[in-house]
Amino acid sequence: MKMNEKVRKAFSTQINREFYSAFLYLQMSDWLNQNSFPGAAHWMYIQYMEELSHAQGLFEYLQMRGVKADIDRIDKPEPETWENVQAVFEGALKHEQQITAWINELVDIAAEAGDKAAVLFLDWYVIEQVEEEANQEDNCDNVSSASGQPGPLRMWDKQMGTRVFVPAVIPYLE
Ligand code: OFO
Repeated sequence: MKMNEKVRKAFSTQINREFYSAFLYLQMSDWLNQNSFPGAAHWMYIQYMEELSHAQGLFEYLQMRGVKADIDRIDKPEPETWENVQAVFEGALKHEQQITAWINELVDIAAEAGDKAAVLFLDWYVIEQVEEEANQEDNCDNVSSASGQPGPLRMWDKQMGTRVFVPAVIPYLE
């Protein structure tokens, strides 16, 4: 089934947004490292890798459908600096909420075009966003309860450093 042009463009835009997410988290990882949170920096670096895999999954799907992916410039991630560690994770949560809204829009565009295959493929991304938001909510809660207390903050950072990268297995990709 040939992909509708509007759906193809919307997928391409989302690829760019996922790369933007990766760059934003890479920038957050750098800030965390510069501000003596090596564990949280590691956690954010793994998040950067996850975002790359989200972008790659969408790209591979367009390849599978035999249509062009529009590869565009990635905007500079903003902001470049944060007031404190809590602000970093609040920013990440806000960003994930925006990504969820964009994924839902993408599903609506595919559904309006009657592209059931694309809607089915995007199911994984819809569910993934539930996890993405939940992770960032947990991070916000944990950093907030440790905030201002050097001991608990250090323990939290150490715990963040134990995150292991598990490559995403996105269904329907060959
Ligand atoms: Fe790709 O989910 Fe986060 O942004």
